[in-house]
Amino acid sequence: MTTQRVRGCCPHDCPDTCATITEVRDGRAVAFYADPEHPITQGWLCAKVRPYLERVYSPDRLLYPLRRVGPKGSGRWERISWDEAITTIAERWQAIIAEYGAAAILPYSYSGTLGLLQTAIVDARLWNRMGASGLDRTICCAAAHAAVYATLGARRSPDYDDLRHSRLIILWGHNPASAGPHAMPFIRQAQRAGAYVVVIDPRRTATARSADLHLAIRPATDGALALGMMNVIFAENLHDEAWLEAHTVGWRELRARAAEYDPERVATITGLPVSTIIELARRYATTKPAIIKTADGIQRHQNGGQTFRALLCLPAVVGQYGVRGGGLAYSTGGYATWDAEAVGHASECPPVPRTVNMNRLGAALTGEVTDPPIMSLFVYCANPLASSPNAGLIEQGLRREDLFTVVHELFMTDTARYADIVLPATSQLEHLDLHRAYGHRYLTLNQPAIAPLGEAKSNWDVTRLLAQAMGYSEPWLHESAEEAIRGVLDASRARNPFLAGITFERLQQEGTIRLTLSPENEVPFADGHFPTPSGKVELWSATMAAQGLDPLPHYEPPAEYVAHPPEEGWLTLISAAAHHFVSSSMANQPSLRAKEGEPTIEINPVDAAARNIRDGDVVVVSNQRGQCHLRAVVSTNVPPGVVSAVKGHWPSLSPDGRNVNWTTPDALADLGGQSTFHSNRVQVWPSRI
Ligand SMILES: Nc1nc2c(c(=O)[nH]1)N[C@H]1C(S)=C(S)[C@@H](COP(=O)(O)OP(=O)(O)OC[C@H]3O[C@@H](n4cnc5c(=O)[nH]c(N)nc54)[C@H](O)[C@@H]3O)O[C@H]1N2
Ligand SMILES: Nc1nc2c(c(=O)[nH]1)N[C@H]1C(S)=C(S)[C@@H](COP(=O)(O)OP(=O)(O)OC[C@H]3O[C@@H](n4cnc5c(=O)[nH]c(N)nc54)[C@H](O)[C@@H]3O)O[C@H]1N2
Ligand code: SF4
Ligand SMILES: [Mo]
Repeated sequence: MTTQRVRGCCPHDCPDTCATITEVRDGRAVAFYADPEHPITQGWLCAKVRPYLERVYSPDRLLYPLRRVGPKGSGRWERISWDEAITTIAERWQAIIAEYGAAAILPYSYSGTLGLLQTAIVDARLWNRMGASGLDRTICCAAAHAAVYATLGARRSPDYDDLRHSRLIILWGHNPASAGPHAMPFIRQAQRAGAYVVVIDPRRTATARSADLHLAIRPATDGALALGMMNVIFAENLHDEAWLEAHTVGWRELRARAAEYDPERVATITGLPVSTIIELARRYATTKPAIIKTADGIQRHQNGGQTFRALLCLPAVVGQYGVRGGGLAYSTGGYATWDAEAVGHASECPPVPRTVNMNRLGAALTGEVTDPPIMSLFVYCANPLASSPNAGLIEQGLRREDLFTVVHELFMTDTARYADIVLPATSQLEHLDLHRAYGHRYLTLNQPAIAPLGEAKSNWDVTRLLAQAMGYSEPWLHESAEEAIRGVLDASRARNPFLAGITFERLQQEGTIRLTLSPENEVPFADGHFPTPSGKVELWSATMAAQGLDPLPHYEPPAEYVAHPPEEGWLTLISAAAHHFVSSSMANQPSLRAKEGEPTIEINPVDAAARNIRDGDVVVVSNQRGQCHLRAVVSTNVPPGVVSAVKGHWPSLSPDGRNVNWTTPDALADLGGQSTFHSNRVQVWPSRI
């Protein structure tokens, strides 16, 4: 029997976008492994995705459309045909449109897959054509994006292998050992060659354990630390004045702002010793190349935008942008930008009637959004009941008898359980897509390796069926998957030099292709040009001033921290990435659940003793929004005042049917409408169950 090898890539929300190979025999995938030749993947996959065929061939895969027959959430279903499912949806939508207008229909999606077709195109075309409510996709990285665009003008970062050139690496609010593991070998290599690695994270993560220095900063105080470092650097004349003069706007204003953050004040805010702050500043200013590598966790605070702005200013102060091994590594997502019109055809559609912030889903479903209210929710590539904030309120919304909910999924998630119609989705092995990465600068084509399981259909195929049933005849709603991808790639290439020479044919042959980087832009911003309005690094941002925002970075504590002080027993709950899941994806896979263990909360011995909590006790974690039960792990991995419970556990696989998001805030951050998961204060007590 012949074995076919099909090239693809991991679709999950992870910066590494690993290149993969699937071996297929007789129509069945028999092996799945990393492409040994990809320079970043380097022949290995993470613990989550190595057993991927367990996910693809899981007995729990949804294989047929289902219609609810019991009360909402009861889990009673009957199998229906695709024809019936699509007709039912289209009829309900036509009726809703006739009565309320299309704005009453809300698509809800995020990062189940990151493909151009199954995500970007599907997120836009049908909904634009329909005039449905727009979704502000702000759950993950909106504050950082706003900060980056205001400061640098584009999301550009080096590849991981450039870390080998760094002499100082500050991993700031970032846990790559779990959340972007392919950076780790390069960090190790730099460390072996003498680089000094600092981790700034309230938790002692796996990444922190392997660093030369771990600073367990108080949550949400990083903006103050960054400004305190600038204070020392300016005061000791360690800044790069020539670079600041040539390449920045507003460095003197920034210096004046930083003067407010003397090390003593910053020590009081951050909980770090004065000497540590001064030493870190000196080390950062005098060790070159120095890179700050950060990610998304740090911005999930109410002050996340200004915090990120402060981080972005630091490399400018010491003249490290444009230097190989220096600068700031956040995201490479700004290179392979897709042509927005080709993706969404918005100019041919009615204007988006309104946008709903995805972090406010519960509120939106229960009265915050009116005129018209949301009468239908179409969820795909997302599991809001597990992953979105203030989930108790979302559950209340999903229970609404008058809400028509459709969920397109691979598995019966907690969210899908509340649907009126459930549609089965294909896995990455069963559909075509094109992927850019946010951690490196390669494009990868994912070729389908096997036929869809059961009656599963891809997001794009569902879009096409719905478009047809709704009577939308635009050709861009009926293209084949390949035509849709080619169309966007060709239109984008025509405008974007980073895509020069990258064609669909080449992708078919080569699988993965490095973006086209000239010697001047191989190192981000090496040409000295920043695509901001001034062409410089905007330390003082006119764009932000025009929006009524502080044009300089500043520190302000989250309102929830002020309202719920530690003296009254409140603890800060951080809910960061789990090692064995990607958000809630994979968190139903038995082998990975076994490795990750049951849902726990880490608590410092001091806080545990004060509450009479012993290691292994079940505790109630609660606040004004809700509660969940978790098993306590008493550990110095978290400092006093901070507790940690990973995100991603499925509520239905948790002790009381709830997870940590029953407590997390749905308040929005200072920039971009960003989520604020970690600006969360809770009470923790022993439970009687
Ligand atoms: N294994 C795994 N990998 C993942 C994911 C996953 O769920 N599991 N999720 C993916 C997604 S969606 C994303 S966005 C990325 C996120 O990638 P990261 O941002 O690296 O991951 P997080 O765990 O969200 O946050 C990083 C760290 O920030 C710390 N942190 C929280 N608040 C603060 C603070 O105020 N200051 C400082 N200095 N640190 C703070 C947390 O303790 C955590 O260790 O990872 C992706 N990769
Ligand atoms: N407490 C807490 N919660 C958090 C965070 C945090 O830091 N703390 N981080 C947040 C972050 S950074 C993010 S990005 C969000 C992620 O939140 P979501 O985007 O909701 O991600 P998941 O929970 O992984 O759910 C994705 C779902 O998409 C499905 N899926 C996968 N591929 C496909 C497909 O091709 N088609 C369809 N129709 N479905 C598919 C998967 O089976 C999965 O159930 O979570 C957020 N939640
Ligand atoms: S989750 Fe990340 S590290 Fe794991 S296989 Fe996917 S892209 Fe690679
Ligand atoms: Mo994310």
